[in-house]
Amino acid sequence: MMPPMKHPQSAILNLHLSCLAATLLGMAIALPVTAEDAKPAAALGTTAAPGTQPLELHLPKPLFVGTPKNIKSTNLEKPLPGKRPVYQVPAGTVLLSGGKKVTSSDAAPIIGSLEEVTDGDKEAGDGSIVELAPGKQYVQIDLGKPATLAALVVWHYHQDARVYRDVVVQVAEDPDFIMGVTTVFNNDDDNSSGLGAGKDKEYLETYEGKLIDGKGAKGRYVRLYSNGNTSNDANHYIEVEVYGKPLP
Ligand SMILES: [Ca+2]
Ligand SMILES: [Ca+2]
Repeated sequence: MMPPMKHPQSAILNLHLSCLAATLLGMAIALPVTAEDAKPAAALGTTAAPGTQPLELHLPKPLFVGTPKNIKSTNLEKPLPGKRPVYQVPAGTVLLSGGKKVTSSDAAPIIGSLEEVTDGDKEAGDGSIVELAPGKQYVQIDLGKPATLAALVVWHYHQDARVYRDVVVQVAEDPDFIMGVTTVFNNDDDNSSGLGAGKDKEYLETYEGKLIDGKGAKGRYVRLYSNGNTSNDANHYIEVEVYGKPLP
């Protein structure tokens, strides 16, 4: 695995994308293959292994206005130099979250309404954004019945390049997140949100959304936390997609 990036030079993001291409390619090749990665039918990633299918995503129009500001992060992943590679998920994977009920720690959003989180509109414009109160907040999706999760795609915001803080994604059997809680993503490396210190990286928001491995987690409820962003203290959601297979 790569060592965590703690150098001050890496704290400020410079979008020299072309220079990153070779580096990223090298890192991809150097990554060790673990036993988890090697499981054929359940393997996720970019290899079209038997028992997998490509995750078909409908992406919104790119809309970056102006140049990205310097973004301070000691835990930022390097952006991909081009489009995200096609992601393979277990065969039979479907979108589970479309139109499903959304609740939140902020029941009355400042802008927009909670149903917009699963309404399929992922465009960047102001009319497509839900703004929650500042501080640690979550949205929660009720998938309607238990499922095995293959992937999630999360669009917080993509009018400009920014990073949302303390992104934590959990799956649970019950709406209060007491039973069978699985954390599938956590980039709160200093545990400032109190959900445990996470090992995932912070990332730049783009029109492609953040693709998160569902890791085969089982549950009916999906909860996504954040705690402000690098431009302001607010929390935003444009769309969340949860992909997987309903449990029989
Ligand atoms: Ca939406
Ligand atoms: Ca934190």
